[in-house]
Amino acid sequence: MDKFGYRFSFGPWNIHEGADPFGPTVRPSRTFDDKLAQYKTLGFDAVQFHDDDAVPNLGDLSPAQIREQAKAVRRKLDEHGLIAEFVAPRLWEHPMTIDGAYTSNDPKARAYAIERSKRAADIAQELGCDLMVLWLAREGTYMREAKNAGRAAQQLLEAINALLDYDPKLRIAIEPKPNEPMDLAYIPTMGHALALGFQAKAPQRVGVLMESAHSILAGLDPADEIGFAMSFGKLWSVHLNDQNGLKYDQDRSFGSVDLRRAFNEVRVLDENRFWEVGIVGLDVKAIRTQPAELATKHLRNSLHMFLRLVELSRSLDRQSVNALIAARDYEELDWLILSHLMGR
Ligand code: XUL
Ligand code: MN
Repeated sequence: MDKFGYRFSFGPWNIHEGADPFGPTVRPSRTFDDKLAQYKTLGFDAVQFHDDDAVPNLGDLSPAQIREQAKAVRRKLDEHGLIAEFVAPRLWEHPMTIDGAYTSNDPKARAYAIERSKRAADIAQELGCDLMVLWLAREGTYMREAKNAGRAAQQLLEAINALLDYDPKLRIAIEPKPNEPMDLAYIPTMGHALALGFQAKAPQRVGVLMESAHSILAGLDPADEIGFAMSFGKLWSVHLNDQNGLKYDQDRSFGSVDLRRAFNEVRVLDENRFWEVGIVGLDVKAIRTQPAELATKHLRNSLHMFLRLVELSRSLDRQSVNALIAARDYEELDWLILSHLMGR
C-alpha cells in the first residue's frame, strides 16, 4: 500500500514475450514464480489472474484437482505477501469458443463456457478472492446475420445468472471492449456492461472494470466512463493503460500517450475515493523493442505515473478552479490545468 492508501495489481501476462500478430516473440518466457518475485520489488500488492495463469493445465484436471492446484498458488501468494485481486475465465483461446463463448450458436460451446467459468470461480475461492472479471472477448460476430444481438444479451445474462447462482459470494466485474479480436463486440462500453448487470438476478453482485484503452477504442473518455460507473457504486476494478488513437489495442504504459487524459482518470478515481473500493490494476505491456532484462519498466512507470498524478490532483488549486468555472472562463481553466501539469 502506498502513502495515499492505494493498492496496485497487474497480471502475469503483463510481463510478456513481445509477440504481435505480425511477428514472433522477442523476449524469453519467464516462469510464473519468477514473475511473482517481481511484484513486491516493483511496489505491487496483488495479482490479477486468468484461470489458467493460476492452473495452467486446467482442461486436463478434475474440479477437485483444479482446487488443489489453486491452493498451492495461494500458498505461493502468501509466501510473497501478495493477494489475488480477481480471476478471469480465459474464454477466447479454446477450440470450443471459436464462435464465441456464452453467445456461441452451438449449445455445447455455451455449456463449455459456463462450466469453465465455474472452475474459474472455484479457483477464485481457493485464492481467497470473491471477484471474477469477464472480458467478453469473442462475444460478437464478424457476420451480422449469423447471430442476434438481443438473443446474445439474454445468453450473456443466463451465463452471469448461472455463475451468481453457483457461488453466492461471487462478485462479477464486466470488462467492456468495443473491438478486437472481434470487429464489433456485444458489450462495447460501460453503459452496456452496467445495463446487463442491472438485469442480473443479483444486480448488487455485478459491477464493471474500466480499461482505459478499451474506452478510448470506443471513442469515449476513460475518466467519464470511470465517473459514470462510480456514480452507481459499480466500478470495482480498473485496467489503467494508454492508447494512441482508435487503432489496435496497445496496452501502453499509463499516461504515456496523453498525460492530461491520464490526469483526469486519476483525478476522478481519487475524488471518488477509489482506494476504499478497489485495487488500482494495470493492464500494460512493454513495447516490443524493450530488451528482456529491462521489460518491467512499463509497470514501474505506470505505477509511479499514477502516484504522481494523485499528487497533482490533490495539489490542484480547487478554489481557483471553482472561481474559473463560476466565471465560465474555461480558457483560463484550460491554462491553469496545463500549467499545473507542466509544473509551473
Ligand atoms: C484484453 C484484456 C484482457 C482482460 C483480462 O484486451 O484487456 O487482458 O483484461 O482478461
Ligand atoms: Mn484488460
